[in-house]
Amino acid sequence: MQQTKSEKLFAKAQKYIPGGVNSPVRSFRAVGGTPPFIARGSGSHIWDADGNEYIDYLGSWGPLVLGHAHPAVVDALIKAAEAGTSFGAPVAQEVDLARFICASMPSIDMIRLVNSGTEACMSAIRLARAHTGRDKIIKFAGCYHGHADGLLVKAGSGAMTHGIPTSAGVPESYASETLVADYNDLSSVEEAFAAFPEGIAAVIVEPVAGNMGVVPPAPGFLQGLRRITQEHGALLIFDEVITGFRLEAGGAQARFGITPDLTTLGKIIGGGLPVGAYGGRREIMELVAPLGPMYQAGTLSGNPLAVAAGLATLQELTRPGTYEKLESMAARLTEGLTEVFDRKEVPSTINRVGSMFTGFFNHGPVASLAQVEQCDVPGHARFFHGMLENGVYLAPSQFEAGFISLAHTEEDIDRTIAAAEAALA
Ligand code: KE4
Repeated sequence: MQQTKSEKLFAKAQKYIPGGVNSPVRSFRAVGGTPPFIARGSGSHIWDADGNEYIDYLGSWGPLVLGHAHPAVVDALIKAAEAGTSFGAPVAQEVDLARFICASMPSIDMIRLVNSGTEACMSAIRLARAHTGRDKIIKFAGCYHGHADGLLVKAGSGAMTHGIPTSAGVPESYASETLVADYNDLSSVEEAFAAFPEGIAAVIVEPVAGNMGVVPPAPGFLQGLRRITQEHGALLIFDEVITGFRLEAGGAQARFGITPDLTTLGKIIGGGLPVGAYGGRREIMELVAPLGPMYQAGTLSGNPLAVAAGLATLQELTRPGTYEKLESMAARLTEGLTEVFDRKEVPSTINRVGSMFTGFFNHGPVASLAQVEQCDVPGHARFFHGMLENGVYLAPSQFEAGFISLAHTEEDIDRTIAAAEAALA
């Protein structure tokens, strides 16, 4: 049978790039098959190298909340590029983006722009350690904060023994400074602080988990983290790389009424270009070089192209009705899919917060990693491919989030629901 263009490209890519991809989850190993090589996107649709069209619910894993090739973003990029792509020197646009973010999130007095969510989280943890003089951090099993060594860690044997590396190349000594607690389980956090009363610099958390699939915070969970960290003199870091400007302009911290000490951002604030950021109270941020002793740097941090795309995106999001539209379209989708799954008697539950969602192949509820791990992963993979064949591109992993953009239409949603009907036939 004639190879598709994507198959040929994938074979070629695997000669030069590990796994043929520049980020593992794109390889489709979680769902099987050959990943379509995407040729272009416009609005809520993408086209692959063979000309197949898809309704896109990945949106580049979250950044494209406006949809693909939004005119405001493209125009801003053209204008910026014509004036030069990077100077390694201060430019006015990075001040504009920083000011915009600070104005949107009251917990952030000052912010440092970097090039990825990984950099943002890595730097925020270093800053928390510098501020507290403590070495240990707490993360949650199932949450992901980028690939810095100390964050590629799973729970140790005992409840609160040292973390164990989840990746080759991470020294035990690095992993040992990371304690792994259970999401939505405050007692596991209390245990960690009891075990290391003066030793924990920070708790880093996805305020809405997206990296085990979407798992909302249980009532009181985030408030509990705020209380416990305050009691123990540790910082609370909200990793809002996904939720920042996704759930609302003020992010999850506005939605849930929590004031973290530090916030990390990414994805949407770059509008599809590489931007990450970390920020927080002035007294903490003033520790960051060149002001203070905590070092962090980056050649392309705050470059004119990336901040132009980010600023254009954030400005578009200020239009009246933006978040109401995202919410209503996402509800239309998940309610429609739930009706189909229920009618087909597929054991499933859909978790949604705002315009981020995951359909779990699990009768639910799914409120913890343990429940996530009970999912029918092969069933998800079959559904994923059924949807792909019907022109719908979902996240190629059961343990990831899907996203609605402002470009999605009611017709997109209705076609998606029809595709699910066909995929489950
Ligand atoms: P990046 O370094 O990939 O820009 O950001 C890391 C990161 C940090 N925090 C959260 C909450 C994140 O979700 C991420 C990255 N998310 C993954 C998908 N869930 C990116 C996709 C990929 O790894 O290719």
